[in-house]
Amino acid sequence: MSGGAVAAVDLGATSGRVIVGRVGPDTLDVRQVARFANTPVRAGVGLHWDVLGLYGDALDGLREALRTEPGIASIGVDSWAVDYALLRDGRMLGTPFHYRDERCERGVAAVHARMPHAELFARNGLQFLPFTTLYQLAAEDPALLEIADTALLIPDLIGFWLTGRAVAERTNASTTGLLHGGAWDDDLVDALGVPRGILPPLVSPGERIGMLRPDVAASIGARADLPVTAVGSHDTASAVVAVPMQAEHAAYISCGTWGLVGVEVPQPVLTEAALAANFTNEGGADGRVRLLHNVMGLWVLTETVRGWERAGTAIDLPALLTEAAAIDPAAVPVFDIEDARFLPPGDMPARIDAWCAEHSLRPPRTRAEYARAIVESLARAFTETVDAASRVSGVDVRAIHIVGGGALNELLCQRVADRSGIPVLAGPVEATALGNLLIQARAAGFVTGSLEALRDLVARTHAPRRFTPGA
Ligand code: LFR
Repeated sequence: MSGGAVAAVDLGATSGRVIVGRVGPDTLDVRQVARFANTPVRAGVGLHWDVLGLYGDALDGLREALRTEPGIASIGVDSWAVDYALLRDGRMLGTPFHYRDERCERGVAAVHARMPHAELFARNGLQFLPFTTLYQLAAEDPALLEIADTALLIPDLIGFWLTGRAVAERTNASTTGLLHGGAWDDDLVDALGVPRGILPPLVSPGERIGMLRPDVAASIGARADLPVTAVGSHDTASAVVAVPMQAEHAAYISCGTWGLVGVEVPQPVLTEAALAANFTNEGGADGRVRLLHNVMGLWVLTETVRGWERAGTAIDLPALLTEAAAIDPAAVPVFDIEDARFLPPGDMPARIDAWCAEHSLRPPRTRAEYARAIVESLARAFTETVDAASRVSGVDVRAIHIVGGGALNELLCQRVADRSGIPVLAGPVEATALGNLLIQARAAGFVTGSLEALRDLVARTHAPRRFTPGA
């Protein structure tokens, strides 16, 4: 068979996985070799990621990947965005904070006192999100910032532990708010008081980060010269690589914990309309721009289910959604799922009830009604955001692609089609891992061509499922 094998480490906000891909001109076979929970820990001064645990799980997964596929030619790592570790002489200073930690609010106030959002947008093109790295850095302990010599985003931290080389991959670096035109914005960095020396050299998807450190290679049974390749290390950038779309006529929704809703454009859109609609211009693979908006995503549903389970009721999600699908949508409230109250972990049904009370709506009464109200509210937010993306970019949207875990939620896919009047094409579920594998495979020479050629391979090997409006 032509082509070859590569391995993806994909860390999501609720779980991580290691996936082996066989990739060639007509082949895109993937096999999950490890899946592990990502459980944030509230300890000491806040909510943290267990990055050492995640790294250990990733190593175990890579060992298993190499045992079953010794010919793996490269490893690539992606994860959620914005969060970082501070290091000095290669040693991590403290444990990275979770973007849902409360400290972000302090940072927002401190940064906006120096520079309002509109001014920041004109430089970095980002939507306002309270956890963008530059706000987190403003809330950072100044003593730590002073002694740190390096700040690494999560995939770059894993890459550093694997190879010993400290870099900042561009797609993810674009979510820090400190990038302009693909380079660190030295003036902004300076204006915000971020020590310039902690920002490592930038690399782009497809570039080699380095070879495995000898001790790491030995510990996972890898050959000594196995490279780690930079991918779209922001998970959403990798997902967009693998959306089987015709970008000039499509919108995408990368739907997992978050729903990232937008279009792909060649240049940042920095207009008043984009600012008013709170759209972001994040960096994509091959220099493309992801013009999108963060919608709350499946988080509200999974956190709701988690709450019921914590209280002692086991929930069968597919069964709950089937029950929810039978409810008349007019019988449940549609609430503003983008309200900031739904961002932190906690009691979601109580927050939905409070929102309904404030807006004189009858709150849901049963678990199925809560599920339906959440799906309807998500579908409305997705539809409105696709509409705004089309308006702001000028892209004539003829298909909405839903990738990620949300592609399995048939009710959600159908309701987005119904509400928008535009066909929904659902899948692949593992778009992020596929995008990660494809960029590595292209760097290794197993496939060639533009993102369009890579997307064509995805469409041929992972045909999406179609949901027709009103069906
Ligand atoms: C999705 C994602 C989003 C980012 C959010 C926080 O997993 O990466 O793109 O805005 O998580 O990092």
